[in-house]
Amino acid sequence: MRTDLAEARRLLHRARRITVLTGAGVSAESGVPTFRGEQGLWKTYRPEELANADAFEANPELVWEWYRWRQGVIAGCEPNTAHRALVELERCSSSFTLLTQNIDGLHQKAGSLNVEELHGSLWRARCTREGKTREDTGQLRCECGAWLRPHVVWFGEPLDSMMVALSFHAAKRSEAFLVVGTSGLVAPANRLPRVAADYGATVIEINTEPTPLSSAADFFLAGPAGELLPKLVARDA
Ligand code: BV8
Repeated sequence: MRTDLAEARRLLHRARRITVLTGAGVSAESGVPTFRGEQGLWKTYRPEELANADAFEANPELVWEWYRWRQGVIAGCEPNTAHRALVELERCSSSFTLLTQNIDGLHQKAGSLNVEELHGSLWRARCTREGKTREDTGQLRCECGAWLRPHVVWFGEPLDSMMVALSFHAAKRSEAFLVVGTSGLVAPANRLPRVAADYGATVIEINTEPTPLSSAADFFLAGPAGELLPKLVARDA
């Protein structure tokens, strides 16, 4: 696995079809807590207690309370240079797909246009009876009387099947596949980099530490995404 940023940049800029997979690490420098890091969300809260359908069934108010707390934390966060570098990369690429595991909405806030939120959105709610989604306005119940729930994918729940198909199609077609700020522990998103590599893409990983995905990467660039992504994306460097 190579660590040469200049060579990674040359191959990235030559690629006509680019796919990017991001995780919580891309929002870390915006002040959004990651899941599994030292200050990780899940050090304080056990996911079994909160981010799953059974917990919601048992105590919807408590689960909503946790998501409201996260909304409060993230409402004050601004996109960082990593998000903005991906906006620039999308602008200069003929074919660009951004797949994010994040639910914070910071890619869209930064100006990214073609974003697939694989795990849903912290800012949207869904009727548990009708399945219709809406912007989350703090309402707990749908007009039909059923509970509203966060429009996110909990463990044990399937991702949107169209989005999964689109993601694997993009990974297979990509000439360059960037993996930024994800621990690579959560399936099925963590399968995408290896699929991209199997189909001939140049896989470039940016992370502050190696991950289980690093063995599938052609390049591993160690460091904060907010520092490395702008260097990787810069054309005049
Ligand atoms: C499904 C919800 C099937 C929203 C989330 C046993 C083995 C393998 C798989 C499984 C298993 N048992 C169960 C499974 C499947 C399970 C899974 O993968 N579990 C894992 C944990 C073992 N997956 C599922 O359940 C998925 N669904 O498989 O359905 C199915 C099919 C049909 C019918 C029924 C079911 C659903 C997965 C989605 C779960 N939802 N979130 C919410 O509340 O947030 S997952 C959660 O983790 C977030 O969405 C997050 O995006 C995701 C991944 O975490 P990361 O983004 O990677 O964040 P993390 O903190 O872990 O890492 C941060 C990284 O950034 C680190 O590497 C760090 O080094 C780096 N970093 C930090 N700072 C920086 C940085 N990098 C760069 N710069 C920095 N500054």
